[in-house]
Amino acid sequence: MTDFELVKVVPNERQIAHQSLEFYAFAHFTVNTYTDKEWGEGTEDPAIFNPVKFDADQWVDAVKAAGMKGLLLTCKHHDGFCLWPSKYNTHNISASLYKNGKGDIVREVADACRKGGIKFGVYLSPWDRNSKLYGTESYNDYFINQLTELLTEYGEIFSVWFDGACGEGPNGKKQVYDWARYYQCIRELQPNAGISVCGPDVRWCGNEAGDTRESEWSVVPARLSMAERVAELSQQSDDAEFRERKITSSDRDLGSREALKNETDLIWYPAEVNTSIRPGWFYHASEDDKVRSLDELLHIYYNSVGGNGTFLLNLPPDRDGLIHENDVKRLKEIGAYLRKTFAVNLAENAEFMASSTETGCEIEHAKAAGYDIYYKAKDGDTAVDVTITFPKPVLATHVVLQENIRLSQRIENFDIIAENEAGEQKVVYSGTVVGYKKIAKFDAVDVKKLIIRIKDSRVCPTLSFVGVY
Ligand code: FUL
Repeated sequence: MTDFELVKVVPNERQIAHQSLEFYAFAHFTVNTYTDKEWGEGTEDPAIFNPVKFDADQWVDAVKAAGMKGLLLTCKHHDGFCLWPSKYNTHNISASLYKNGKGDIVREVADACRKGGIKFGVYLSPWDRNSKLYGTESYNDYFINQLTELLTEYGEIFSVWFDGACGEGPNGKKQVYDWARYYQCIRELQPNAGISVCGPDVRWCGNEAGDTRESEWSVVPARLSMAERVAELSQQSDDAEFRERKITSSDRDLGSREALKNETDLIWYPAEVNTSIRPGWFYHASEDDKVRSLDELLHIYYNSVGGNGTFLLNLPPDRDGLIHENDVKRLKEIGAYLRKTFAVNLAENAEFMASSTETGCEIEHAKAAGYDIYYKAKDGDTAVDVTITFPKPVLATHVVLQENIRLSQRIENFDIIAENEAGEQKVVYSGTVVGYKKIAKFDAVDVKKLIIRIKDSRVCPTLSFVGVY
């Protein structure tokens, strides 16, 4: 692959919309919430599901407090229990005590998201330990029927999340999934929805612990999107150890020029980092004091949203049907931190200069986010200095960089140099890739000038946004 071929690989509109959400929530809720398990057997009595204080608005308020812009619900987990009154089985909410069998959790959550102005997405587990059809061709029809219910009766869906975990059904058989048919169904019914994990639009980052890559590339080999490969890497048994496992060393570099040199089929396949706010995906009272610290969650935020990925943070609703107060407290802290940190862009009234500019793509264009106008260096220039001069010295701790990903991901290596009023320079940050977004955080420095020194780029670099905080 030549460098020019690498940058021919670009995102589609669906992927751009998905990535711009940046930070969104997962909610794992099913019979497991009542059995204290992580993986249900499929034999649970639906009557145990009874969230007496369930309040979808409380969930949405908690999600929004953290600054998250969407919510994905486990409409059916591996145990097969459906949180909506599916016409295609009896193992669903109609058989529970919730609202005397007249409830529909999917509807209440979808409506609350819409009312609260956030996106709604569905997790539908392909693996089903309850369905008698599992392991037969008829299961594919059953799955399509359930997908169709979710994609036609609950308004706009931003994401369909297909888990890679896959075991045996109640009759001991494994299922051969008709992925092509599932994808076609989604494209027809919800053309704007991204298909994640076992799907072509959004890539599972490869672990559940919140571990991230130093250089996360969105241009990777197409074979990474094969559902069978994802299934192999996914959780194979209900073990807590898996949730703590990190990215393996052989999986650390998926997209460098070196890693791609012998690849012939590449795709745009951006990473999503999914992890839980507690050790488990589902609620366990014993984990009430194990909500992850603000520092740990911010670390993941900086390395996912600020490292060319998205951040899908799981919140486990409790048996009452509420997000526990300890989790709510943490979510509010995250939101308060992010709002305060990124409140004022110090670069707004600074002067921008670039050492190479393609006419019409001036560096001033990077003062406002968006891909219609942007900065681009001259063809052939792969090393460029962008200099930001402030009217008077400012105290800076963060630089946010965004490439125009419509023109692919190009930057491979950069330094950020701070210059004080006396003209003394110091490198405050060294980074690798930028992509959709890079958040560079450094110790507070007084700066009169900031130089973003792009040292290497696959072809001439672009910037759609540069912010200083
Ligand atoms: C895994 C599942 O087995 C877990 O229960 C959870 O849903 C997680 C997001 O994906 O593969």
